[in-house]
Amino acid sequence: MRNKASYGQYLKEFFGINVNPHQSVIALAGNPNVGKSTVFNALTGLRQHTGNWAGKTVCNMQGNFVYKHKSFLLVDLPGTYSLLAHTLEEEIARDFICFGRPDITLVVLDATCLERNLNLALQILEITGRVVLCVNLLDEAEKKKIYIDIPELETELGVPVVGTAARKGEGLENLLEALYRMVMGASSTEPRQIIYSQEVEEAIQQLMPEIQFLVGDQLNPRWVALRLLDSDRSFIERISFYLSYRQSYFPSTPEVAIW
Ligand SMILES: Nc1nc2c(ncn2[C@@H]2O[C@H](COP(=O)(O)OP(=O)(O)OP(=O)(O)O)[C@@H](O)[C@H]2O)c(=O)[nH]1
Ligand SMILES: [Mg+2]
Repeated sequence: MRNKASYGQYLKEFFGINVNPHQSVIALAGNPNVGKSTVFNALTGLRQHTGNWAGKTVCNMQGNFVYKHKSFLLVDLPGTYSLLAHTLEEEIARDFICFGRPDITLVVLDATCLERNLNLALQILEITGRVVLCVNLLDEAEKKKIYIDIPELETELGVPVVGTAARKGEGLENLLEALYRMVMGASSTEPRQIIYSQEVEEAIQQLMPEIQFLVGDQLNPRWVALRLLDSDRSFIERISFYLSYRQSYFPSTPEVAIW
C-alpha cells in the first residue's frame, strides 16, 4: 500500500488538495455541464471547501462524505471534453487523473449525448481502470425518449456504470455503493481499450518492455507508449517531472498498480 502520510503531502504540494490519511480520494471528471457539481453537492452536502490548484489561479472544490464508515474526499475537476490538454482546465484534469493517483476517477456522462461523452471516458480508461461511470441526466434522456442500457454499457466498458438523475437525487445510493465496492476491492474491472491500427499496435508492443522498466507500476505503460507515439514532448517532460518527484515522496514504498 502507498504511504498515506507522504501521499497527503504530495497531493497538497503538487495539487493543493488536502486529504486525511484515512480518506479515499475520488476525482470527479466529465464534460462541461453534465452535472458534476450537482453530484458533488448531493454527495458532500455542506462538507465542502474551496482552494486553488497548486500554482494555478483556477479554483478547486473539495468535499468529504462518509459511506458505511468509510471516508471519502471528492475532488471536483474542471469540465473537459478531452485530456489532450489544449486548455489550462484540461491540463489540470489530466494531471490530477494521471499523476494525482486518485483511488477512483468518477466520470459523469450526459445520458442525452452519450456518444460525445464517451470520448473522454475512453481516454480515462486508457489511463486507469479504477473508474466508475455515472450516466447522469437520465430524466432528460427519458423526456427525449432515449433509453440507455446500463448493464450492457457496463459489459462493453468493463467498469461499473450507474444511472442517475442527480438533481432529483435518483441513483445516488447505487453510486455510493459502486464507489464503496471499488475502494473495498469488491469490484473487478476490465477497462475497455481502444485497439489502434496494426502499425500503431506493433509500435506499442515494441515500446512496452522499455517503458515498463522505466515507469514500473506508476503509470500504465500502454498509455505512456501512446503518448510517446503522439510525440507530445511537453507532456513527456511532465511525465518525467512527476515520476521523479514521486520517487522522492515514495522512495521504497511498493506501489499498487493503478490501471
Ligand atoms: N434534469 C436534470 N438536470 C440536471 C441533472 N444534473 C444536473 N442537472 C442540471 O444541469 C445543469 C448543470 O449542472 P452542473 O452540476 O452545474 O454541471 P457541471 O458538470 O458541474 O458543469 P460545469 O462545472 O460547468 O462543467 C444545472 O442546471 C443542473 O441543475 C439531472 O440529473 N437532471
Ligand atoms: Mg461544475
